[in-house]
Amino acid sequence: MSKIKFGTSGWRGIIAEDFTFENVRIVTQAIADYLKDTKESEKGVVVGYDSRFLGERFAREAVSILLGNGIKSYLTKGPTPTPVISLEILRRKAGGAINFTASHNPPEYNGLKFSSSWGGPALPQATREVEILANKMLEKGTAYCRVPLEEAIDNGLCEEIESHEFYMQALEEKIDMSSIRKAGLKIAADLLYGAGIGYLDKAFESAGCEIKVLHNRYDPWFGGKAPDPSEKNLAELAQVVKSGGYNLGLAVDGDADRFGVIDADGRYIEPNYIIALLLDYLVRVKGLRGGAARSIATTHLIDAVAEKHNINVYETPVGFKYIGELIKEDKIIIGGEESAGLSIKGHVPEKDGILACLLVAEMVAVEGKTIGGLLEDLYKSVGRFVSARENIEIDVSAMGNLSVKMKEPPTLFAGFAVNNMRTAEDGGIKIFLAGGSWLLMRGSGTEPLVRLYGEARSKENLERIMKAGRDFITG
Ligand code: G16
Repeated sequence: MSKIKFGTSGWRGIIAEDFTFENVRIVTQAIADYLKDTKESEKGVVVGYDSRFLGERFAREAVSILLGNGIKSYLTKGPTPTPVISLEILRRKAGGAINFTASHNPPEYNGLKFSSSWGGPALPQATREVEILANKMLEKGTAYCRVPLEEAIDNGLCEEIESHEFYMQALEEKIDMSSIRKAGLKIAADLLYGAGIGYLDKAFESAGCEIKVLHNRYDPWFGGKAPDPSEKNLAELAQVVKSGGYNLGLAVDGDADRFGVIDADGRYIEPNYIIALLLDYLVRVKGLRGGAARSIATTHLIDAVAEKHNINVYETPVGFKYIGELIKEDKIIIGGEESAGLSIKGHVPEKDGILACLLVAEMVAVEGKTIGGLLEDLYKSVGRFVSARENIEIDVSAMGNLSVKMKEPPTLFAGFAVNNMRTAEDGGIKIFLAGGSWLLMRGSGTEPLVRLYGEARSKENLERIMKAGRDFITG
């Protein structure tokens, strides 16, 4: 039996291989023990799930364990987006949440995201303790407490909760719905068979938009693809946008915490550019003040926009939990990651794909321009940045070899002088090159692969850097 391991966001495993009912019971018992130790258990726990295979069954099993430990559960009715679960923690003043989702991973995965009482993903100190407790149980034999769910419902220890209306109200406080309405935008949305169904589509309907919706029925097989709003997976949406004359194509992932954007001409816009554009919009047009946050893997275009507006940039390791903390502390206007996650000041300290899509629509409505047009304007004031990310299918343990291979910074990389080299908290290596380019190589904490990220001031230089990075990883 392999060990329980929490990665960048929760514990993920292949269903029936590692992600079994027995392991779910063990991990839930470990979380219950951790919550009892930290005195958060008295506040109750929100339990949710997305549209993955057996999600509701796993959630009900977790509720039975929590109840066996005398912990009250707030169980969501139906598949529920991760940001909605975050908002429910804050609304119920709960001790945390257990959310069954493997997010953007392929359909054979399920996962468990554990969130803290402040609404954000649990920090490494908490997940390490849960891991230790769970692995002890795995080694020594299980000792969980469990009561049948029906009994708990009868005792009032499990409350089924309806979140839709409350979340929609929270969105309406953050988004200028009337500008979206006035602009009469035509939107195409791809819900990728996930938990965003009934949320993203309904929000645009209530804003009075003409909306065409793709893949808006639950399918645990996600149409045979990972529910990841990547360029490849949004090819159908891009085609619909282009041929149907839509202003925007918008998408969310399986648990609706990531976003995907297609411009009016059918072009996929990398999340990096969206985060930088939104930062500029929130400061320049909405007059928000505060810092901005990005992960180590995210575009430095954000730094250039921040410099233009004279605001601070916080750089975090990969993982929205670190950005969530900055939102909680009210230090930033917006925080985002290249992996398509963002949230804003005053909203949940968790990434929210639905909010991101609505904000993009608001920006397009208010500015009266396409995303491509807005990006060209931004480049005129801060210069051009081009970035890329590739997934290289090598076992993550190969990262060990990478740090062995590159102990010392080379003098030249891809023909550019190396200015600096840093080892990231998760073992990744970031190399800063002359002329403002950089590259980062790191093992994913959600999938068995190595990620390569690069950024330059021209497409040609970016291609050179990416090729050198690829050769280095695979060589
Ligand atoms: C998770 C985390 C994100 C992280 C992403 C990629 O996203 O919540 O903060 O950026 O994984 O992580 P990695 O590169 O380690 O695979 P999600 O949407 O899968 O929960």
